[in-house]
Amino acid sequence: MSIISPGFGGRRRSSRPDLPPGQYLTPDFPVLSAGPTPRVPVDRWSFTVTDETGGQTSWSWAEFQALPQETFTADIHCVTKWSKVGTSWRGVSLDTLFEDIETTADFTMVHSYGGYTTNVPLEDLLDGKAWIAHTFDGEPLHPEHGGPARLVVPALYFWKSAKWVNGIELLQHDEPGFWEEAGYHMYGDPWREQRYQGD
Ligand SMILES: Nc1nc2c(c(=O)[nH]1)N[C@H]1C(S)=C(S)[C@@H](COP(=O)(O)O)O[C@H]1N2
Ligand SMILES: [Mo]
Repeated sequence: MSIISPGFGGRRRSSRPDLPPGQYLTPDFPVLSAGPTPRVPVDRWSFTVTDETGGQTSWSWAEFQALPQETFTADIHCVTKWSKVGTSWRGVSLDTLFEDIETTADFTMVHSYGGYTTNVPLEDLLDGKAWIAHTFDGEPLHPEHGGPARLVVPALYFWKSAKWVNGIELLQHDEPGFWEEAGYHMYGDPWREQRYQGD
């Protein structure tokens, strides 16, 4: 029999100001993938922004690597309730990628190799809020975690951080992506516990 009650642990966890409601801390980095890990050689990798008129801007891996690179630290929150604080990444800010993109669209659909999609409002990708990351903890991002490159949007639940990202489509109207079609929340703010539709 344990003297330490689960309630005590619960109170201690919820007293952490960096943990959204209902989340617990893990030192691990769990892998959550809805399908097999696509293997994308960087010489065939590309990233494409498609605007609401169908106009496209693409970067090869070499072009992407030649853009200004940023190191950033983020707390990540999975809807299955694990959180990992202080994770260290390197990649390209979405502000850099969208510098020369003209658009009046307010919404985006993020697309990945393998077919995964997720919707994120454009304003949640800009102003220092999102990156396409290729490095985790100083090492090339492991394929299981989305290498060669993934989106990282720390302010939203981690399902919005599409692994193996290959494009962003600008949309005039919000549309559900893969998990949102299956009942996950359209926005996914961990601080408001927007896990599922209706939260
Ligand atoms: N392409 C793609 N991206 C994805 C997923 C996925 O299945 N496919 N899973 C999402 C979910 S639900 C989570 S919690 C995180 C998990 O990232 P990790 O496996 O690096 O921990 O990736 C998100 N991005
Ligand atoms: Mo998740």
